[in-house]
Amino acid sequence: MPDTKKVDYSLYLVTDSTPAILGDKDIVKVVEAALQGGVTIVQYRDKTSDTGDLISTAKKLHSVTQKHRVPLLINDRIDVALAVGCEGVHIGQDDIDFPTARKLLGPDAIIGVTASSIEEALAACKDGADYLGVGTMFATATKTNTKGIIGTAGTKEILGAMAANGFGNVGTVSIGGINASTVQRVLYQAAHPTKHLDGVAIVSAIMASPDPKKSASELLYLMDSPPPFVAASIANTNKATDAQTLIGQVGAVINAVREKTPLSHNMTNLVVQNFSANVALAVGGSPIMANYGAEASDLSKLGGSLVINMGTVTPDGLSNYAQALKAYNLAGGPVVFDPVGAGATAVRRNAVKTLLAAGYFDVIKGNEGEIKTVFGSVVQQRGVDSGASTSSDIEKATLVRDLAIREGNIIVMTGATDFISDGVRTFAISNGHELLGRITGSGCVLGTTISIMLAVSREDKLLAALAGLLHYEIAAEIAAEREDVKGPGTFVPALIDELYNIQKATAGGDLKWLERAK
Ligand code: 3NM
Ligand code: MG
Repeated sequence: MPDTKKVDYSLYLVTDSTPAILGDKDIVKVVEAALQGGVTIVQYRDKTSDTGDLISTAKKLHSVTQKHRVPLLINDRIDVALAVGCEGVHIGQDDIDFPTARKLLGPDAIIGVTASSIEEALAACKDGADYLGVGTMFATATKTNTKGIIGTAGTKEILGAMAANGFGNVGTVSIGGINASTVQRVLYQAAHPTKHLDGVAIVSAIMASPDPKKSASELLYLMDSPPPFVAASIANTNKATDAQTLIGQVGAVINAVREKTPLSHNMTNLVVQNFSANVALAVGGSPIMANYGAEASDLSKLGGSLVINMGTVTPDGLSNYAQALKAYNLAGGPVVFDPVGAGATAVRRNAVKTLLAAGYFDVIKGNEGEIKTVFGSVVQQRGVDSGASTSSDIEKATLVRDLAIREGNIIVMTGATDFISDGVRTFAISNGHELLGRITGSGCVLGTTISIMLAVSREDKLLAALAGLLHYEIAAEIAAEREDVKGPGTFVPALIDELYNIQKATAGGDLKWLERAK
């Protein structure tokens, strides 16, 4: 691409003339307001108007985009672009072929191509596309006949493949369902270590807005700031990297819990409600068991954290989880996802997909079968148990690291040895006791424990997960060794006692229990 084509793709407006989106507003006025709000490039997309009308509207749009020194592209219609003399076109996979478009428009025109897969992306790059519209990010009512919903994970794979094949300089914008509530997460989670998105393409969040200027400037503002759910962690550039130093910081996390008594909002399954609430109290948190999503907006503002545990998922439950997840993401409150039995049924596999698309999870915690399912492998879990492991420790460590990189979060995979990773730091922990496998909800209440640590340790979420794991699993060891513990039945109350004892001992400056960390 010639160096003269310096295009700012950051906030890419795609127009829509349908009544459902444009309403009875004047398209030229809406685009002009959006330009005043800071839109950096405009695509005129109109699938139904007659050619004469297309050209006359495009001419009006071109005069406003020129005034703002912003390029105007036409969707699909080379003839309209030529008639208007605007800066380029955007072509879909079913539109005119790229070489012909280039021949007709010449080397200086900006030509973008829609890509939904690595193959489509690399082919368009080889053809010489100036940028790619990568999508569909999220399901959207604006365009229902899309080729596939690829989400942040699929987008990241495409970006990585472009960089790996020498196309790191080709522009990329993500499209589909991007608005003020999703834009920060899209930019953060879709970014590949070797290539970021250059911008986002937006239809309804601007075209359907009652105030397109304000909506555009809000989007730009959000794009320039880190999402609230990672701001503290990104700002902390001094995280400990070795296990000993991290273990040395665990006591401070547990003490912070004692000082702040953070709220742990649990949306959990029918089996563990009572056990989770007791464990939350024992480790120093303040539990609330609230499964109604409409309550989350208020609860998210109280400085606590949320656990979404889909152990007894229902259609109703799923929409409540999604509502609560969005509320906590907006408020910046941490969220732990426990994908219980993720690989047991098709319903649960789909629930995982729905929730990953709905928002950001600071921590995903599960057993091997669950974490593999979240990663996308087809695992048939027998109920909620993980089943026999087929992976080596190296494979497990690689899995949690890769999933942490993909989601931009913390992954905790429990088992005889637990693996935790933030994508950069990966540790194996072998505390715990066999009796944890003989009682119900032992994994679920670990999620609750981690949520409480997270509420006080946003600057280092991996440390929070480690603190939760060690507090919980060492308490289990101490409980199991007690003489009054004869089996699973007596183990449960002893575990709650020892969780409480560790919390009290730590507050008293006694960190002897931490010497068991391994
Ligand atoms: N193309 P909204 S999705 C025009 O995936 C278009 O190629 C898509 O609209 C693709 O911002 C889409 O309102 C519509 O969700 C995006
Ligand atoms: Mg098209």
